[in-house]
Amino acid sequence: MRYLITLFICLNLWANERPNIIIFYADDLGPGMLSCYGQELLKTPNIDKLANEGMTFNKFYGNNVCAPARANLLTGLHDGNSFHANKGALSIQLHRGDISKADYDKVLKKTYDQRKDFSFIGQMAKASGYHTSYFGKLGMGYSENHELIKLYGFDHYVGLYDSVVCWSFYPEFYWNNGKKIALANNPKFNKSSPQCPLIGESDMTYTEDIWLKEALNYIDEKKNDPFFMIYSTQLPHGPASIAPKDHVFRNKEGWTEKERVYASMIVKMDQSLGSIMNKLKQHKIDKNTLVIFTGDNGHEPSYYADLRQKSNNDNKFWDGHQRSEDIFKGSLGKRGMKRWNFEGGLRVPTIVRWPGKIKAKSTSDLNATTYDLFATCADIMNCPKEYKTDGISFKNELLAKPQQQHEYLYWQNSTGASRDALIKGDWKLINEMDTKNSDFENKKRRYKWALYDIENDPLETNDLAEQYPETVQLLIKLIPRQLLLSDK
Ligand SMILES: [Ca+2]
Repeated sequence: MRYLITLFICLNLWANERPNIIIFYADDLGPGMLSCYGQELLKTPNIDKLANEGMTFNKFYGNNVCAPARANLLTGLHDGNSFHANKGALSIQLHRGDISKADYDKVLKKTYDQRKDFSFIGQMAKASGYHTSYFGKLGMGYSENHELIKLYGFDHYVGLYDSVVCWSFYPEFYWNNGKKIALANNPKFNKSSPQCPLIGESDMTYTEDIWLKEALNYIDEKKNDPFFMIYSTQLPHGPASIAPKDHVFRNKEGWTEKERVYASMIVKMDQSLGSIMNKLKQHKIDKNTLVIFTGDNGHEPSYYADLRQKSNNDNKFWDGHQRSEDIFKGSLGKRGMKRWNFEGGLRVPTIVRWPGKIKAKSTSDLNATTYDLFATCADIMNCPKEYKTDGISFKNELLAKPQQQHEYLYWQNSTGASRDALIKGDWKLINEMDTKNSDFENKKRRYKWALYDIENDPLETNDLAEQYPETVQLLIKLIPRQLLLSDK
């Protein structure tokens, strides 16, 4: 009896100290799309509830686009130390017979060899004694496969390996632990990318419904085990697309159809989080599950291409997106959106709930970032192994204890919209596009170092580089691996 009591106490202590961890990872979600961050045109009640019960971060940074953000998340490294994506759409080309299996395998083998000596968050969670799972969009790739999933340390995977396939909510197939599952009623892939209707047919399968069902089943199965789950929803990334049953704003007056669909996608994402939270409560494990809601990059509405056409500058690299032209204003009025290294491109919503540990309705102004999640999870899991990381655990911040700060945060940017960016305290250095001196007609872009005081100039309108040349030089020297793109 004594042994049983001791064992029970030990299990209880273990349970209290080492929670399950779920990272709910949104795609292209600006903080301002959530009502808890100020959205007024729609409500996100489930995410708001998470904020009411946990800590909301006001200065959490993702990356400028999807793939490097996922590399930051999975490796715990910033862009100077992680790696660049390989080619996308390979699985579409293979599926259509446009490339051979041998050519496909060659690219994936090369990707595996380039990554095999890195450490990944799934490996870390496994080393900590957790069962590991990943649902939805992987897309660190762009092209990945089952061998890479295993390398990353995930025991269970249901989703899409290839970012380009994720450009549809109605793909021809998805993957379940290495097995290709056909979705016969969904549209066929065209030559280079998937086709995705704005409103699906009722007999088609919308991928979010698969990921959610599978994730809820997984929680049913693993409710008694310590588990680590990344739920990487494709929502609300473009293209704008929704199933008829989920088109909740179909009758909304004064909005375009794409705005109605986009808003419905936000609601759908919010409902997925609600379903996961209800499942945790159903099994009475919500108190022992730490839930992190975050996203990959800054705001970009899924009907972005339409906005671009409406802009007053037709070139692809207009320095626009200022104050958000879209009606939802998901970047909270910050400069830039996805693809830019301005605050609107990098800031993501982040909320962490851990009942009994994190004070309800608390907020944080800590400069934290995606590559901190590796160290934070390792800290909370009490991982027995040490890993090289550029991140800092923000567990102390969650527990309202003195928190170590970053010396600097760093990003590259391979979109051409800008290049390196570095934040040190209130200073932000960006190698941004010099729109005045670029010759867009002849495709000659120029870049310049710009310096912003983001505390006193949060909209990044006042470039202080000429005023503070020594600061610029000091910050340039901190850049771990400068991205060198030829001017073209
Ligand atoms: Ca994204």
